[in-house]
Amino acid sequence: MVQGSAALLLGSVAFSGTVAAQSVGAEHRVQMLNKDGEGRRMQFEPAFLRIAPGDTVIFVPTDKGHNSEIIADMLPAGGETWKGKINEEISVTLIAEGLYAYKCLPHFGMGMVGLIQVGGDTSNLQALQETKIPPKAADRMKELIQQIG
Ligand SMILES: [Cu+2]
Repeated sequence: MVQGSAALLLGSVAFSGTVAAQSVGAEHRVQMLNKDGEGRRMQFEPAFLRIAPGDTVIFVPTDKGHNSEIIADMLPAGGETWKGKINEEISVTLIAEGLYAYKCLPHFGMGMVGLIQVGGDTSNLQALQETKIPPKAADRMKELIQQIG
């Protein structure tokens, strides 16, 4: 039942995407930084984004030694996953609504994490909160969760 409606939803998204090939979603840039505007070390900026389904997020290696990759089990069902290499600029287009948490692998333990809210569906919040991540990453994630709208 649930799977059937999800498949229908995915089908309609794919269909409208084909029809509206010219209407491209907005682009959002997230910098990977050794220090952010508030003086925090090893950060994504902005670390929280709310975007529309179909928008694209570009991770920019402004400072060296960082990457961006999804955190396992911290994305909506059917959501896009990604894993950038160190110093790699990558872009990801997110269609499935929900919450996507990501990390910088070398600085995960230092709390270098980010959160993207796609659309208004926050139903995977509890699953996200129940996923074990390092203490500093969990503290930072709690701050970002406060920004969910
Ligand atoms: Cu990093």
